[in-house]
Amino acid sequence: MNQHIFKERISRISSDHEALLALKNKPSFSGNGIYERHEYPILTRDHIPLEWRYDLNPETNPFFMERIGFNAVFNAGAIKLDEKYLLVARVEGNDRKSFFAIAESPNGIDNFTFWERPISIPQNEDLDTNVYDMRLTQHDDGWIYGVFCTERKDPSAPEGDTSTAMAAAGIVRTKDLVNWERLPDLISTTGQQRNVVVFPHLIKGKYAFFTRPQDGFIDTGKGGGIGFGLSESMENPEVKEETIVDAKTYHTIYEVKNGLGPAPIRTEKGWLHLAHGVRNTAAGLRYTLYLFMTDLDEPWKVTHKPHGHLIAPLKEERVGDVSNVVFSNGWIKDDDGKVYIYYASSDTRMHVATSSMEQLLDYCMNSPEDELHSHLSVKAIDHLIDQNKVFQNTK
Ligand code: M1P
Repeated sequence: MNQHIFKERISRISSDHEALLALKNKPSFSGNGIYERHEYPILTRDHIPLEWRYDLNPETNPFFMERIGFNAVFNAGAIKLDEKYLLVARVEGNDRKSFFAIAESPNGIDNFTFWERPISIPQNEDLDTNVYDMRLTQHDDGWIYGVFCTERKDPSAPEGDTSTAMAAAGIVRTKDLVNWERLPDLISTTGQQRNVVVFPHLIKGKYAFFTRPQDGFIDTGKGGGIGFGLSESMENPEVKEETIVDAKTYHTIYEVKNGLGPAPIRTEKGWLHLAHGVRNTAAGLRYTLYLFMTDLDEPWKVTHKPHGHLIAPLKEERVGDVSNVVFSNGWIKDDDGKVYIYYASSDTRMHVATSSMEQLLDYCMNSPEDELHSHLSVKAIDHLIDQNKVFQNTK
């Protein structure tokens, strides 16, 4: 009887898994003309290999039961190596622990398949309780750096408080995504750190980091804003001073906090950055993604920033473990200028939106800025209507 259950379940679960991994993705028509979402999520907990979840031995697992359960796959760093599109995903188990695992695709939009094993991140003396949201940077020094959030219990939390955590920037480096070297955590004087990203070039002979100083684990307090700072080395990473590049601002989509997404992309017109902004609503925090550009020689100076969000949670993206969230820490620019924006929805699953360098620069440089007042938003609309008068019969 049990053998029958085992056979039936393993056969059905294996064929569903194979079908999911083989599913072809397709772009959805884009009304905004800036990027195209794709119809299906590209990585979910159902993509996780069966070997990580089930005991495949009918003797010891007659019900073909999951022995290790997974909750979500989201917030993936991204890189293209040897013609493969690779995501370093945040995988969260049913035990709430996150870790990193690499999934590869031949084309960047579908057939993402996890490598045989998750990444074993080497530990420093102060052990990580939880790790997540790795940003990858291909640096001029020949290393690929991965900066992630390492979370530990706050030692100053009052007795009985078993949830207050401390966030810091953990750092690893690799040349092949197989062998990883752990470096010390980034030292900064501005409180806790999440959303830290290594800049790909040295500046004035120093390593440069985008940071996100914050007073608390969730609230940024007096901190907040995307910061920028320099460190003498990567072996002893320390940022003594942080300049705010993009501050959190009243009545914007980043009024509560913001944070840089992936490492910026160099373009002829400046550095292109993708970030997330957080605002408060009666339904809780709302996370959206926005773009901005900084100066080529002084990447801490913003040159262009279109108003509002680029990507906000839409339809089924709006619901998940932490609803009303889109988050991105990975994108890839191909040699032909095509850009793959990898984003997660509601801390649950991964998606891809595709665009091009030309479209993203056009959007950044030719969209109005947020003028911070309703009457000025109306003025921008009036301006466009006036400009369009001569073209009214061209539709
Ligand atoms: O739950 C939404 C996001 O919350 C955090 O982002 P931030 O540091 O900006 O608050 C992170 O935990 C992120 O992983 C998560 O997606």
